[in-house]
Amino acid sequence: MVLLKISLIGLAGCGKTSLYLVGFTEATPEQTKSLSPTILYETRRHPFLGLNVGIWDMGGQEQYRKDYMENTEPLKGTDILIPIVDLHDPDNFEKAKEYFLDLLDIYRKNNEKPKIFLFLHKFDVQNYQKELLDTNTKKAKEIFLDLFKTYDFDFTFTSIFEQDKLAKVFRNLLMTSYAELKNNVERADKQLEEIKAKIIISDISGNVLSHNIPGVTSGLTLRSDLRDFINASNVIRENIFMNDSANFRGEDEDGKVIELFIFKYIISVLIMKSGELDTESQDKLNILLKDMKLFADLIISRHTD
Ligand SMILES: Nc1nc2c(ncn2[C@@H]2O[C@H](COP(=O)(O)OP(=O)(O)O)[C@@H](O)[C@H]2O)c(=O)[nH]1
Ligand SMILES: [Mg+2]
Repeated sequence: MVLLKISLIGLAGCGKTSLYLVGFTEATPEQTKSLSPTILYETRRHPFLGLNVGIWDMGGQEQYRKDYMENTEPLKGTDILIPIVDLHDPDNFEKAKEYFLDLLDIYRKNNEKPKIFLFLHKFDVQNYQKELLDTNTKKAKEIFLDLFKTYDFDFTFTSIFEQDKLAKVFRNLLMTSYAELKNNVERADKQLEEIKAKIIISDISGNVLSHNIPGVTSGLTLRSDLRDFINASNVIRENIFMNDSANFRGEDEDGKVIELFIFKYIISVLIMKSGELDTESQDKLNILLKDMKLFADLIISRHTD
């Protein structure tokens, strides 16, 4: 399986573990309040579209930061480096900058050039004043935006209280290994707005790629009953149909319908509707399904290359 290593770096308390938990798992923002600081580093595995994503959460306390400088092994092989700046902690901007510069130095010495995606994090006013946030944001941009000039660099504002946006940020980051496919997913985002049915596109592990139903996901993770349904259907596909692709349908007596399409054992499209769709929506849905089938084919061919 193709590996993708993402490293989250930043001072203690900047929000690394929270970002992982809220972005990738079912944790709510509230559940992050009682986290204790990460010791040294923690690694997590997360399957996504057939990639084996490794997320490295680098503990940011002073003593561990010194350790990385001496033993650079945990930093090696990073595909995407995510420096995180805590916008609620302006007193430590300079310290964060020094830390990032030290790390860039290590990457230079190791002859590595990861993609860099800066998170200007805690971009929210949870127990924080709007005016302060504005001032800090301006200051952070001045300090951090030209630090990574010589790298493949981009940045965004993040907050664990904007879970849908965060999921999309991570989805787009993970899609960078499929750069040529990113457009397909963004096109799907648009198509979904125009179809009068509830639709969720996810991978077979339940990572949501796109959807048009508020509240159905928590970060990248699909609601568990629907995830179970996809899992079970996928097992049936494999054991009974013994085919790469299959579709499933359920209906109640009021005419509510659920349809599930599995394409190439990797992509699933779940459709929820009451009765038949109007012609226009149905036409658009057919196009979307064709697109997703193609998308699944492309991913599989990438993995077998
Ligand atoms: N307001 C706000 N607080 C956050 C955000 N992300 C994390 N936190 C809080 O920041 C604290 C430290 O987070 P943690 O993930 O443990 O930081 P780490 O040491 O970098 O792993 C926790 O109390 C979180 O609830 C955010 O986006 N906004
Ligand atoms: Mg932590």
